[in-house]
Formats: sequence, C-alpha cells, structure tokens
Amino acid sequence: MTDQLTLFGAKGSGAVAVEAALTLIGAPYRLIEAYTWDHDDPASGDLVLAANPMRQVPALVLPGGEAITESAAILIWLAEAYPAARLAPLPGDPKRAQFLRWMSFVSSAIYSLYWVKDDPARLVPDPAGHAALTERTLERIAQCWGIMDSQVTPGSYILGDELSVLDLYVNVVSRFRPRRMRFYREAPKMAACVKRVDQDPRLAAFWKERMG
Ligand SMILES: N[C@@H](CCC(=O)N[C@@H](CS)C(=O)NCC(=O)O)C(=O)O
Repeated sequence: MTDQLTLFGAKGSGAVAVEAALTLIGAPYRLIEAYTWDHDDPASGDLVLAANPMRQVPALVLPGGEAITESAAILIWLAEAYPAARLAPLPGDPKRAQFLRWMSFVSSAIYSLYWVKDDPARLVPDPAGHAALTERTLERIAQCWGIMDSQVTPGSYILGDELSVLDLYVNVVSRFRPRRMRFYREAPKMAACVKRVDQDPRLAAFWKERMG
C-alpha cells in the first residue's frame, strides 16, 4: 500500500488519457508501465494483473488499495474526486447527461472494439478472415466517430467552452487506428477540439512524450 495513486498504464495506450487528467489535476502518481499488447514482453503486460484481471490498462489503484478499472469510470471518478480542476460537468450541471452519454459511448462503442482489432484471432480462428474483420472493425470505429460528431454541439471543446475529461479521452482514442486523418474527415466538429487539446500548453510536451 502507498499513500499515493498508482496507475498501471502504457505509452501509446488509452491510459494516457488518465495520465493527462492527472497532469491537469496536478495529483502525484506512481506509473507502472504494462504493455498488455506486447507479445514479445508478456511479463510487462502481466504486471497489470495485480489490479485488473482483464489484463488491460488503465487501472488506477487508490492509496487504500482499491482498484478502479475501465477508462471512462476512472476519468469520471477523477473529475469528481478533484472538482477544483473543473474537468467535468458535475451532478446537477445541465451538461451532465451528455457528458455521461459520450463518455460511455467512447468506451463501449469505440474503445472496446480494439480488443478485436488488436488480435482478430480472438474471434475468428481462421487467419483468412482476419483482414476483413480488421477492415470492418476500423470502418465501424470511423462510423461511430461520425455518429458522435453529428450529435454533439462543441464550442472550443466537445461539451462547450470548458475542457473536460471527455476531450482528453477523445484526444487519445482518436489517435488509434483508423487514426487522426480519418477521424478529422468523419468528425469535423470534434477535429477542432482535439487539435486545441493537442496544443494546450499544459499538455503539448506530455502528448509528445506519451503518445509519440
Ligand atoms: N474497456 C477497457 C479497455 C482497455 C483496453 O482495451 N486497453 C488496451 C490498451 S489501449 C489493452 O490493455 N489491451 C490489451 C488487451 O485487451 O488484451 C477500458 O475502457 O479501460
């Protein structure tokens, strides 16, 4: 047990959205890199099993030892636990419903598909089917970004004029395949928001270091 937060994460992963939130909050945390998708280094990925039997990052361990998994839950929890950082519309705020809607959407409709995309053999044993499965999964991801874009009314940020953990989440997941150029085509309204967050002076060096 430690007296600070411990994050199981990995460079280039969805856990970077959690790191970005912790950076904006200014909360100290210990980072344990667990490259869950690296088949050449299974020991690294296995580290996260201490906190998440799904063997996925992110997983956040609180000072008392309680583990929180699931990126959306962690981001929402952090925004509530550190309200002074103003990283989410809190209960009672008129923007709260759409905030929860899109946090869940990115997690369930989009991020969850990478379990298939990253290893098509998990669902289709025959390698002959892998290319088509990958292609259709990427198309579905692109379609979901387009649907989300058609439903949001951004200001400077996705929910309006205040940056929220939703912006951090979309910023990171939109870097995954089919990658940003496709995202910009499918989601022109959110494109401006993610670019603004890319250039946020509090995060620009961080993105370079953690997302490459
Ligand atoms: N539902 C999880 C998904 C997390 C996830 O897919 N993480 C990836 C890294 S970006 C991972 O650890 N993949 C390894 C695997 O699924 O086996 C969440 O939202 O946190």
